Amino acid sequence: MSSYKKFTLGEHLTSEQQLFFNEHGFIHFKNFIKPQTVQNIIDASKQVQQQWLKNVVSKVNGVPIKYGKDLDGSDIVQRFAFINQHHDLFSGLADDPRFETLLQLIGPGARLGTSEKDGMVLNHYVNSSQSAFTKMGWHTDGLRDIFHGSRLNPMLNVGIHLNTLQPEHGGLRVLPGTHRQSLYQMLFRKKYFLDNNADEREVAIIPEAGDLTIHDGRLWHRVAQSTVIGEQSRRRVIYIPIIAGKFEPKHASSPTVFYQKFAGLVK
Ligand SMILES: O=C(O)CCC(=O)C(=O)O
Ligand SMILES: [Fe+2]
Repeated sequence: MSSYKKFTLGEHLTSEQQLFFNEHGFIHFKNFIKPQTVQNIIDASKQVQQQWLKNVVSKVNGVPIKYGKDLDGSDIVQRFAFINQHHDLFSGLADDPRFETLLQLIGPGARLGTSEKDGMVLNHYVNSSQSAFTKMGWHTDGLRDIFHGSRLNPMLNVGIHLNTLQPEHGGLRVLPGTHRQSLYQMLFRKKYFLDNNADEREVAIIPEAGDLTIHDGRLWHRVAQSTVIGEQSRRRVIYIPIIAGKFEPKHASSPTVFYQKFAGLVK
């Protein structure tokens, strides 16, 4: 599987979409939001960034905020957590009724994780020597639940892509079907976050700005570094989890959990 079928999200998930997701552990929908909305989102993230730089915000609800430098040397936020709690545009985005349709992918009790895990996250990658965020090694998102000491609850990660990419710009790479693996494989298939090597079976997710993707919390994936540097390598993507199982909201005094120390390994 080197290329894959892309879908359009309608009022209901089709059986073809459901089957694709069940088999491969990911799915890609074209044109979820319009170019103007993408621009508004980027502008809003800059407003939140300005606030957080001014107030030296190091954590939100216990989740560390990742800072780095832009191409011009200015300070930027490279990973926002719970951004939906810091700007109306992001809380409004989470209220989009089309997310209800996506909840069907995990079934009863499913909800958008606006106050759980890391809430709505915005990642901002740019490739330069000064950047603190250019790639992310192989991992599954569900490992966090194991670190939490809780059962592996069903979890999906919904991505809203804000840049139009080509393969040379790096980005999301997934190992299709690995969501249907043993716990052993989920723990040990690759060295969590340390292994950045391409896999011969990986599939490159190549979005246009405004596309939406979903991947299963058990699916192995990584973020490949851009092979070009500078403006062309800029990549912003929003993630918001779909969660089932016990409701575990975070708040201002939530502790920083052990796995979040891994964040320091990522550059
Ligand atoms: O930036 C991406 O596309 C993926 C990021 C990711 O895998 C994560 O934050 O867990
Ligand atoms: Fe991930």
